[in-house]
Amino acid sequence: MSNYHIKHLEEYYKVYRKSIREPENFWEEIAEEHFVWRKKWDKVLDWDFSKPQIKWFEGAKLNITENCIDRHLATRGDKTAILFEPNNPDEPAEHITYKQLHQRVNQFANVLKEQGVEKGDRVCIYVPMIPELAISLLACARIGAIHSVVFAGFSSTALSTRINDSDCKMVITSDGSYRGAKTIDLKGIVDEALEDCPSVKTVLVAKRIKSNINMKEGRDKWLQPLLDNASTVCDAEIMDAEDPLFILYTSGSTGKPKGMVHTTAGYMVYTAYTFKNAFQYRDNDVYWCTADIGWITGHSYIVYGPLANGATTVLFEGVPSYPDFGRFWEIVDKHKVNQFYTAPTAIRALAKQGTELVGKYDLSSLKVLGSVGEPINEEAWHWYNDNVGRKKSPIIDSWWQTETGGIMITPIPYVTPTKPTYATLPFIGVQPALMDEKGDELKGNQVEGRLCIKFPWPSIARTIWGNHERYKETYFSAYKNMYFTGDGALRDEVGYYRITGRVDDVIIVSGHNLGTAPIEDAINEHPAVAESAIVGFPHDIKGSALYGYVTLKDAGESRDHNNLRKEINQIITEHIGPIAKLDKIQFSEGLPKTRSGKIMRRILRKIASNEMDNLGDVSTLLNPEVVQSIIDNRL
Ligand code: 7RM
Repeated sequence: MSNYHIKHLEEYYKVYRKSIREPENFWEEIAEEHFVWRKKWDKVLDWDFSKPQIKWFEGAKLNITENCIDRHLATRGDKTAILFEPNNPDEPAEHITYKQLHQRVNQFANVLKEQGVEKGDRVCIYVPMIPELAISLLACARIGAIHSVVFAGFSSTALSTRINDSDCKMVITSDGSYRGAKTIDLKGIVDEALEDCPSVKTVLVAKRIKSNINMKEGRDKWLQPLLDNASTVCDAEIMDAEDPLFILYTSGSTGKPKGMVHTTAGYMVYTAYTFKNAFQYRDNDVYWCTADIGWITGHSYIVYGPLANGATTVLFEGVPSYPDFGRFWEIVDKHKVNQFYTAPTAIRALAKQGTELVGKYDLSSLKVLGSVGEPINEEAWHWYNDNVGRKKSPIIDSWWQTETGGIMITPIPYVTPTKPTYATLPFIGVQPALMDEKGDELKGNQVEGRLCIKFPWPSIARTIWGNHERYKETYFSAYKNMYFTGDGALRDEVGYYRITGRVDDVIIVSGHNLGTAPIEDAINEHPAVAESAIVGFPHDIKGSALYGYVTLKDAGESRDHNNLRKEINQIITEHIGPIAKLDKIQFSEGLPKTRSGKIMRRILRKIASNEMDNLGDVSTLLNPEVVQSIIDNRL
């Protein structure tokens, strides 16, 4: 995989044009040159968005773990594949080489087989950020079992819903987990969940916190003794290109979570190729993505993408605030991290701490910074750029989704000139379209609409587990022959894309379409503001009016709130215009967030509209307690 870096903007345009004109030839060349196959494909692409049906590399045979592990053994067997940094900074980091990873994955795979897991079976993985997590994904892939990772911060109800939706036969978990100063009784949560999960026959338990836990006779087994007795040789199951690799649940705006199904070959090709280019990964670099493997970002850009490139990927167990808010920078310094990928919510939390901690460490190893998960506001972008990147490391604001499997719109570092708050240009092979409300495509530049994708890319999710109709309905019915992302975006005068947020976040005030992101951006520039979220609420005259929830950097400091409200509206007027001024501004101690750090505007919208009776399930939030305090202080 040496020679497929894109090196300058002209080359990007050239390669991009080829990928659009001859997508099949383009992806065929990438697939031929950079992966190992047991058998090559008969057909590169077969697709029909109206069904919808998408097949890449049909007829090909492979195993993704041979691409992620075995083929590196000859050239980089002793290179660190996974660099595990524990929660406790005094515990030593663990360097797992490709050779060791190979042995550990094979042993784990043999344990799965011994416990009756077969090709096509679903295995639920509810494990904290320890090496066993990455290894368990790969062990499933080794034997062709379909993994379904559930973020180990979700509740027992969220867990049992997901286990039942895909009839998992086994759950892999741990006796508990560390999160900063806290320990969490994961096994207790699993026990509770399994009261309602008849399909689960076996629970494998990794030891992490060495607490006394309950082991259910006949069902629960300690992992380590089984691994110790397992052979380090396990032939990889030969999979079809379109065999499912994993299911990953993502919550929609309504209904139960959707089990997005990703298949083997296309997912592998696209995550590997995007990883190499979007992060400009070079052979001896140390790469760190701070996401949890429980999210798609961790699947694609902690595990599969990096390992397919023979990279060193950091796996961090802890949180940014423990033992203090300098932890991220301490880790970057300690392991000389070259590429660092995180979320705007983390950047804002760290920016709130000022610059003292970030200044204490040597961050000169950093070459590329990444952002993902939400629109990054201008203030956070500059803080990241100035203090972490020292104005030298390009920020790649990468837009993508669980459904897209890999990065879709992003600058290529040192190739695409960046622009704050812009995800910039489509990645190679990606054909975005902006659509108006009537269903017509908005051609040309300086337009704003709903973001769709016109043509399949290799890692698009193929279906929703057990509900193909819902897949069709959600993603392929809004616009004919297009994949609809659910996001709004604008294209500027040079063709750069800016994601304006989920389209359900668009608020129409007196006939003006207002995206929440630009208003929040403006507010966040106020020096006292840490974060903000804007929603609409019904208004007799304007149709909708704007309600802002604002958290302050120093909540304890007594400030004249009315004065602050005036200043905030003043900034909005300067940045956007008086039309975007807020009718109500509520100061709150926090904003409700998903576990992956996305602000839940849906809940805030209901509170602003006085519809508190049907807030929906708030139990999977990161901070359910702030909801009540926001309700209590509602304006
Ligand atoms: C990777 C991930 C997907 C949703 C997506 C957007 C939002 C993600 C960006 C972004 C603006 C970005 N998958 N989103 N990245 N918005 N700029 N760079 O987050 O399935 O969990 O979420 O996240 O709304 O549709 S996800």
